[in-house]
Amino acid sequence: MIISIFLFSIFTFRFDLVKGDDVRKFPDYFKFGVSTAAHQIEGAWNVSDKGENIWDHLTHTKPSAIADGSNADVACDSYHLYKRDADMLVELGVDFYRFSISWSRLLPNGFSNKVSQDGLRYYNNLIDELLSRNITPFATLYHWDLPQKLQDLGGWTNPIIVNYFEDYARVAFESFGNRVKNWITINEIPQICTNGYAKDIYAPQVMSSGIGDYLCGHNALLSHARVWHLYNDTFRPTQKGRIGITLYSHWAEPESNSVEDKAISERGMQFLLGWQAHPIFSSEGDYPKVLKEAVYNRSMEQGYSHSRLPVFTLEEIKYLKGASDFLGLNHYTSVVFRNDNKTEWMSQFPNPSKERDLGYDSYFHANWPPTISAWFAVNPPGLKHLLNWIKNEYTNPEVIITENGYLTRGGLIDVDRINYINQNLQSVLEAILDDHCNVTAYSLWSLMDNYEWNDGYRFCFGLYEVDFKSENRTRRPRMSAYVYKEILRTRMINPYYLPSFSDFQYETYKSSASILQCHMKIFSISVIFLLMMHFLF
Ligand code: PNW
Repeated sequence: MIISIFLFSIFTFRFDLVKGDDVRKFPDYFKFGVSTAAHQIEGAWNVSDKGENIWDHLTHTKPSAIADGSNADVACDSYHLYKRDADMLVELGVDFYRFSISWSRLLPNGFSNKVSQDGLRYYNNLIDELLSRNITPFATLYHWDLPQKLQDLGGWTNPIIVNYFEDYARVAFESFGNRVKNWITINEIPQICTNGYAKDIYAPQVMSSGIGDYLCGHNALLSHARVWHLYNDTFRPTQKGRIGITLYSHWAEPESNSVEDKAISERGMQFLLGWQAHPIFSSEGDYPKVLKEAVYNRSMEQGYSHSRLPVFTLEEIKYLKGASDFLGLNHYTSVVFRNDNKTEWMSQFPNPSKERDLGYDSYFHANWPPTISAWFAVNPPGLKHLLNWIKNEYTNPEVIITENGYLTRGGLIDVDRINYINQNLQSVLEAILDDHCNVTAYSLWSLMDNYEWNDGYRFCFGLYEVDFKSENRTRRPRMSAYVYKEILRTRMINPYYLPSFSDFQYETYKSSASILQCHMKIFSISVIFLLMMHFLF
């Protein structure tokens, strides 16, 4: 028995946590945060003079676009409950809070001739509340909630958006820049442009596949650059903050180690991330060559008179290059691309489309645990590969992971989320300590359950559960909240950490049955292991 206990402890001891005498810790400069977005949490959709945005419009005119027919009219009601949100940030011990500003709350018509006093008051209160709790505000200007009045003019497909986005950003810098020193211009070009302007998934559901998505991306990149230059030239000298863009990328895992499969993965990465990152972060600027060639060639085959991918002028190429203080990265999952022209996969995508331009089928590796969502399977090493790809492709820019997280159907015992966080942070730690990737911060999605866009309230991403049926939108910490808190406190990952009984106030939880199940599982696995060892030796 003693031998088996000894062996058990040897087997379970994590050598990878310790290297030499040093515990594998996040460096001192590394910051931790949590993320949310205005439309997903604020509610108060028409309070005071707030203007309608494209998600208000879509959910009110076409509820069938949302899995559960819901909207974000109240959501987490953070408009009223932001002090409770600040309490939670303190409970977790985060360094910063990534939230977004609602364009149509600040500028009800989308234009800067009218600034909402109520919008100003709300964000001033939120920012002051955060600062009074010693939490750094990290503000995103655009997280998908375009004022409907601008969509009426074509939204992100109209090049005039660059001017209006600059006007909005100027008001935000003038109003909040004395206290907000960390800014993100735009969150996730692929989701805005592909889901919103190529498909009927996200608002505004403009189905202009293979044209509208590229045009949207083009104008979004130019808008970002305009606002970066505005901040850099006009506000940075006095406000002394920093500003970047948040991009989304899967990791494109090669199907095998063959040269051919690696080339497929590389081309896939250029279509996924290169499309958004190359114009800003590469030394030569502009879109990746493979993307330009592929879209041009297909466009010609399809009888267009020029490429469906818009062309940057030489002046624009220069203007975009280097126009970001850091690369904000959102990442959730990996994907495998496969050069499979024979199957029917292409028929599921319209012609033209970005998928057909890429020309690869995609799938999730059989070893990656699936999640409850069709777009998401779990492959934590993918994050490390992605960080290394960025390091090598763009000469190691500063990367801030602005989103990463896991979804469940609810419940307070979220062991799968805990594993996801531990394993993804392990991947980040290895990228920093072993590969010298310049990652300086990590922000978990999300502080609490919120309005998950076209999935409504059926998927939960929160460290805190939100009771959307209760009047006061009661928030309660999940088990993962305690685990994240412990990681932040110790600055290391202990995959065996479970919150103590007193931390995790079991008696207050309805789901005590599942806690018991969880403990029983751990207990029974240990007993079986010990017995096996006992009989073997
Ligand atoms: C991000 N995908 O969206 C957004 O920034 C958040 O607002 C959102 O709540 C969160 O991730 C979780 O969904 C994504 O299909 C949506 O790969 C879809 C994908 C990636 C990110």
